Amino acid sequence: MSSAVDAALIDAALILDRCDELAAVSSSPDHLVRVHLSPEHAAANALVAGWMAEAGLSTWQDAAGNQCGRLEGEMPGLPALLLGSHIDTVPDAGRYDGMLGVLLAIAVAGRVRDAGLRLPFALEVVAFSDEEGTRFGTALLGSRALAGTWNDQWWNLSDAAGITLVEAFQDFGLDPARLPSAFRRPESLVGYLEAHIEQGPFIEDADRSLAVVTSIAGARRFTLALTGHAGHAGGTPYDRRRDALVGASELVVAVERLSIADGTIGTVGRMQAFPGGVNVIPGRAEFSLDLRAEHDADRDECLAHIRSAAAEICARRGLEYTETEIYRADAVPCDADLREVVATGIRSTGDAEPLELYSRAGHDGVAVSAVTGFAMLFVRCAGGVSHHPDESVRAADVAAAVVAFEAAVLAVAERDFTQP
Ligand code: HGY
Ligand code: MN
Ligand code: MN
Repeated sequence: MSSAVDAALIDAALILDRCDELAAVSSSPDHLVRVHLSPEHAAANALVAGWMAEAGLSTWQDAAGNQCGRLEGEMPGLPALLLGSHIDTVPDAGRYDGMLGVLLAIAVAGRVRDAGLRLPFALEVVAFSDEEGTRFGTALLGSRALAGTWNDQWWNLSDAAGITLVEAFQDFGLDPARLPSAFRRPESLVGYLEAHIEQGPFIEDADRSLAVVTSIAGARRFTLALTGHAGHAGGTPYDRRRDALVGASELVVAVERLSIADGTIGTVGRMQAFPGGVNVIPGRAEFSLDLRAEHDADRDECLAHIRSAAAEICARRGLEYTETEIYRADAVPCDADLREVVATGIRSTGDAEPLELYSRAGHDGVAVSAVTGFAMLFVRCAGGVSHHPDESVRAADVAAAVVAFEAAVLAVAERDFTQP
């Protein structure tokens, strides 16, 4: 381990302690879940704001509920290099997905302040909320507000309790009418760098600590529904059944088969049968589809194959198929210059040939890319496990990430900012 990484073990220990502290901020006593505009979101913002202030940043919560912090550069009011990630979670989450990146960003800002460095840009840290989309179904609400790509149709989205997004904003103390003020003009930004756990096994398989991301996969999410006819579980002969759940189950298996065949990534995460009686043949079955690929054309070709399979199953079983798209984020490449500064950062840890890979997971950079270039630093996570409480990282890898992330920021400062 390089001496710089060794020395950063102290920062890594603090970052891991803070991940543990944030993991206790949950709406459930027995697992981690923290959703957009919840009391837990407010509590996490307050914790993060305190840590940002300790690092010397001035702090504010923007009009979308993102927690922000800023360290001025060599003179006040300069465009900002944005560092950050998200602090919302999936249900029964791990404690590093998102949170590690926010805390790494705060640690690097604190090291820049402690070193008395005066950069040719401001350094801002943003803790986005709602990268996951757990509460309202669509994702990236915080980063899309910052990027100015907000869709007013989202205001009518509602959560499982029927609370609309606009009501949740007001309950959280935000004014929906002020949402546009969260937008960051492109000329106010130098770029966006995000550190994040890989959420896959490839860095570990390569026996590395870190990797530089080339692009983020394009993802589309749907609610699919098959409709047949409910009936008596005992009295209805098989040849007269239009069992929506059996049809949906065939389609779920087809999603996996076709995704593997097409080299894409299809997942069904949620499924429900209606009316839901144990002695009633399901007349309707609804399930989610999360479909993603490195290239959008591959993803969309697989979607066409899934739709064909649905048509065949429905014809054979006398069912009807409907689909509602609830989220779409096309694949985005990382900015070439910022990718290079991340690679420079990784090399500064002693890894001479940084591993490159595309992100199978979605990230806020997908949204932020609408206003500025972005790049990502990936950190090894044990077994590639994520979106699970067993998510874990090594302190040595977090220390390496501190050194690499700081070196990446300094490499941005080396660039010639006099160019228009
Ligand atoms: O779903 C994703 O890929 C990300 O973890 N939100
Ligand atoms: Mn996630
Ligand atoms: Mn994440």
